[in-house]
Amino acid sequence: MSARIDVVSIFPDYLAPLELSLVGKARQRGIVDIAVHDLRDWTTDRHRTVDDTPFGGGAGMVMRPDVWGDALDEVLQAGPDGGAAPGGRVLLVPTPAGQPFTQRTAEELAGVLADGGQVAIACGRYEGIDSRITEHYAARHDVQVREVSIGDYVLNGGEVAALVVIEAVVRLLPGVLGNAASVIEESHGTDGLLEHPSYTQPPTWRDLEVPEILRSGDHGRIARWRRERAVERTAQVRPDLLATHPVTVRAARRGDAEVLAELAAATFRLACPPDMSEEDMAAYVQEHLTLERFRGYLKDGRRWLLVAEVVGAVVGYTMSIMGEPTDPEIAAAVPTRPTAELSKFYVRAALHRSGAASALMEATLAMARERGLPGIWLGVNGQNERARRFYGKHGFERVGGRTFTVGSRRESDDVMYRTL
Ligand code: JEW
Repeated sequence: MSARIDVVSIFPDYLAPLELSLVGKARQRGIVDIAVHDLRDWTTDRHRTVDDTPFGGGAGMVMRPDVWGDALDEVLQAGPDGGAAPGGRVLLVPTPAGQPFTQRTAEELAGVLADGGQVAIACGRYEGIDSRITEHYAARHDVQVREVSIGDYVLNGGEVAALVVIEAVVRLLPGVLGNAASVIEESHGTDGLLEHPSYTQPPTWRDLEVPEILRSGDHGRIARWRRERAVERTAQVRPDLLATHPVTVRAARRGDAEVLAELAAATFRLACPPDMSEEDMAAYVQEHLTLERFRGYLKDGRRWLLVAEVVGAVVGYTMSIMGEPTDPEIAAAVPTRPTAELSKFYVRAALHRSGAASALMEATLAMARERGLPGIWLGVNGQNERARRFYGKHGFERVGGRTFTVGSRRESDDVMYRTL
């Protein structure tokens, strides 16, 4: 027996779930030794008192340091290997004022346990434990004190937090999960991202279908789809998690045609006027944004296509086209030659404001400069206020207008131009 967890609480029965499920099995199998102690065993008075009124006044009660000190002294000299604890000792104190408890914390604690160390968890109640407890044990060289919060909400005591910590840590111990791949998968590739959506049988349930791609058996496309959904979901729900992942921009390759056609179909509607019909949008996508079209674009030496990636998922693209504007209205409005059209500029809706669009714009303009162009132009729908603001921010100015057809509708664009 090496990994040892001690829990001290005035409600030891609160920790009963540690008998169940995966943690219970790990205990039975001798992978982890969990001892739950009743703090009141260390009281000395007739009423088994553990708390008293706070110095300085205020509502509620504070837990006495003398009782806690006696309990923790004893618990911290027992522990694994007849008390030796070669992996070190951690005194973990759940509190709403603690450092955030994260997967990283769980990994560190699992490391301590796997090395034959001890984790002792002090579950407070009332308004918490007299602060001299953490001060005292922090000064002990053989104990590392960690005050942790499992989230920004207030519990009545540390027991539920202890359950959370133990569950997160024990599943990381060697030999606990039958399927070790699922632990490895969690910390690989899609590191720090939220999970992609998952589906199982049946393929149709209450008119809801499992996405076709997941049933295709094409493992490359499935992996790509999952990465895209994970990035999208993370951007929507937890943009803070994406902040640590850089946006990279690269030239699109021949092999990107499929990704680009999918991305184009998914993003085209973002640039359409709000009242445009589904039919008209679908018609445009069918005609102009097909796989064949993108294959052709990628082969065309007069075009340069760039893609923005986050954690290996393509989240946006631009396409620029060298040459004289064919429309005489535009030719008249664009002041310099030679020139190019920034013809497509799309970022997945979830990644707007992620930095992807700005990175794409900078890279696109840099390539235009490399080609010796004095300026570049684009057309943007007159109703697309967000895009016009974005282009304005990046130095584009309105130089004219044009009209064109999407499906059966006449649309009017602003023509914007930027000196390079
Ligand atoms: C949590 C332990 C013990 C952790 C997270 N302390 C304190 C305290 C309490 C209520 C209000 C203000 C302070 C109750 N309490 C705990 C709360 C952990 C204790 C007593 C805890 N939320 N709440 N993440």
